[in-house]
Amino acid sequence: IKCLSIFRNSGITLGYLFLILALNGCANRTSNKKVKPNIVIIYADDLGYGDVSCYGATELQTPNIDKLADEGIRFTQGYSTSATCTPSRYGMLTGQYPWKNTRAQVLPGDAPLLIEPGSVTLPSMLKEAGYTTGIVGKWHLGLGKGNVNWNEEVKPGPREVGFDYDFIMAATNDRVPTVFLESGHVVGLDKTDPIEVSYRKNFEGQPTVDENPELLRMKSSQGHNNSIVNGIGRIGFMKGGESAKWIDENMADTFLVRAQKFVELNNDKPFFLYYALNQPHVPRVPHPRFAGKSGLGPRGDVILEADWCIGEFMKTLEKNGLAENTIVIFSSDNGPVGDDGYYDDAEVLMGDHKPAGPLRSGKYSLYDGGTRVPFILRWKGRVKPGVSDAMVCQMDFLASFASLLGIQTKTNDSENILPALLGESKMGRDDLVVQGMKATAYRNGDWSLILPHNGPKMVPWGVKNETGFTADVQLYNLASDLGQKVNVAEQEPELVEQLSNKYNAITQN
Ligand code: NG6
Ligand code: CA
Repeated sequence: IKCLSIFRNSGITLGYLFLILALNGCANRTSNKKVKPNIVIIYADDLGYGDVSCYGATELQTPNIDKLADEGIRFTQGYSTSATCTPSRYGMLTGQYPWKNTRAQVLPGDAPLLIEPGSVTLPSMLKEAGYTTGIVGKWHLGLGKGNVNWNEEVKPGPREVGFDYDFIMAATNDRVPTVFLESGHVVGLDKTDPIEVSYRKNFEGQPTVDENPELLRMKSSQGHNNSIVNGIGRIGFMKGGESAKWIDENMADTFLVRAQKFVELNNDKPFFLYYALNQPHVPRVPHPRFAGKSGLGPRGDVILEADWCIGEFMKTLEKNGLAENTIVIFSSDNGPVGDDGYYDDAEVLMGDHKPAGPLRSGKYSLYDGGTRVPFILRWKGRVKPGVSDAMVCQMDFLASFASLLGIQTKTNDSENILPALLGESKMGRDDLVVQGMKATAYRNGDWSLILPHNGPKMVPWGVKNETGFTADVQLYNLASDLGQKVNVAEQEPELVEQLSNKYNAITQN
């Protein structure tokens, strides 16, 4: 009343005041919309630095990923935290170095939830900022508290760590249970045919790779010798749930449709979608539309399939009028691998294609091929397209997007590198500890330091990737030696010491 009387004194009528308030409200809403762009992370599984044409692939074309790069920023030094799946996803969602949590290893399909319920995560931070949050695709961060009963609601899971909506595969496409879960419930489960899962022993009478090789359409080369589902040997044993089992050929379409639906249902409010593709992880089973299309075998085919999915997903964003107000990030959880457990001729049929591009090694490795991955950010109308050499890591999304949204959040390892992510600065991270198979290595400026490790030179179970383990210190200058071919540790003892001290200060803290 006092306020109104001030206006009366100044000659402003009540009607005029309401008009001002209304306009103000509109302005606020528009500016709200502006500062709260939707955020989508499209995350491939085992896609290498050289697997897409905008990063130099010539033997296969990925026009939809290339379009993202044309319209956004393509990072030449974009990293996952780790050279395997679970740790990288853990790092991206929690903003913490995964090697600080000894449980953050490639998890079996019956592992308990790895992320602490209620902790600060990328989705929980965004949820607090008013976002509707969803995950569609590969989870691989554990579910439940141990001894999960797959026939009831499975929790804690994505909803306990910040996601409003979840449509997921529990672990990987080569691990049981080979079913999807939506909001904690196995999709399409017939209660009279309950699911049982074990990573220790088979269920009586259930076919396994060792006992029933005649049922296989894809032979296992390493492990993958437990239950057979759809003619493919899996890791782990499973019984029941026949009506709920996925069809490998349809997995990509299934995830795409759910991701599109999530966008359509939430097109009028800020949303965060983590769209975690299944490709090109093994078993590589493209939909028949893509089978044989790349000329590079199933690994190439599923990369084409992934690229197509991205194109269709982007059409949905456009149709919903969200092309401009959405940050779309495309990246991968770790580097590439040829034979990762099945005879799918990935290595033979690859021809001249180089999945890691110019980088050394791939999945599981301490060399850059393990963790340096395609990394593109597109924010049409806001971010100027280009190429950036800034060192950026997926772990930094948490602190960077918190900063974008003005949210105060306590993060340990996640760094606010928002200006670099938006292409406004050339300065990303100064340094980064990357993780291979358990062990870690150090990136600082142009340098890559790998301290001596006792361990096999090659991934021991038959994967043809180098681990990065050697008895001597390794130091590489990535500016002049991107392929990490010339070890200059002996010529640069002072630098080795300096960098070792910095590395130890981070890892031994
Ligand atoms: C390995 C599997 C491999 C893959 C990997 C996890 C064997 C012999 N190999 O143990 O096939 O599943 O785990 O990949 O079992 S990741 O991308 O999810 O980290
Ligand atoms: Ca992976």
